[in-house]
Amino acid sequence: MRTWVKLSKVGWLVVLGLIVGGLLAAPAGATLYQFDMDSDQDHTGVYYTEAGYTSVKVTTLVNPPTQLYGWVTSPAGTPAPTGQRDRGVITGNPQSDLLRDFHFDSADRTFEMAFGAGTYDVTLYFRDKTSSHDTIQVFADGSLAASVDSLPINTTAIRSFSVSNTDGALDLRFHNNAGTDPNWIINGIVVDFTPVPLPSTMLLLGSGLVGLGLLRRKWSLKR
Ligand SMILES: [Ca+2]
Ligand SMILES: [Ca+2]
Ligand SMILES: [Ca+2]
Repeated sequence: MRTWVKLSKVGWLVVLGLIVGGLLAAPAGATLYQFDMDSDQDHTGVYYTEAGYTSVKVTTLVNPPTQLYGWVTSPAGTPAPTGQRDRGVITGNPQSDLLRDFHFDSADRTFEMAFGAGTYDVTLYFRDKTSSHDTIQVFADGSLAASVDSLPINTTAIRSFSVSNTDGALDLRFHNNAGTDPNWIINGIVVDFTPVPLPSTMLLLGSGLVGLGLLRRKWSLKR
């Protein structure tokens, strides 16, 4: 009878472990990040940041673990990107503050988001009120993820894609692939990030195995 009671305690421990492990292993909610590439082209210190968005300047540089998003300075010391423009209010457009300003360069530049390993659902916004662009390419962790072959004056292009990242940091490299205009541009980046629940899954498996081990040991002692 006493042995049965001891077994029962261990059994409850196993149940508790499975419940806690299960709760931790439940998929964590996605986190939405919204970045507005802002411009201080006229050097007045005034930025027009879209409501609900985080302002990104050309001087916003990624530096984990303290700064989890921003432009990558590569090669070392290179300001990235070198170009910024604010074209002014886009009348009647509900996202005027997002689309009026953008970063650009003719050389490749990389925007990094170090939110951890997981799924990055990315949406990119492209618009230039006063000039046309073409042949813009975006590489996500080295693979071509989006293209804007033609961007007529004052029109919006939106590109969405999903990336499964394992090294903890998603790199978006912006590239101009020839064409008539020599520059790529980017006005805004929206990311819905869902972390991989791997550690919690391992915890669940581990707690279950430990529980089974204890059960087996008690069973052996009983016999
Ligand atoms: Ca803006
Ligand atoms: Ca081009
Ligand atoms: Ca912008």
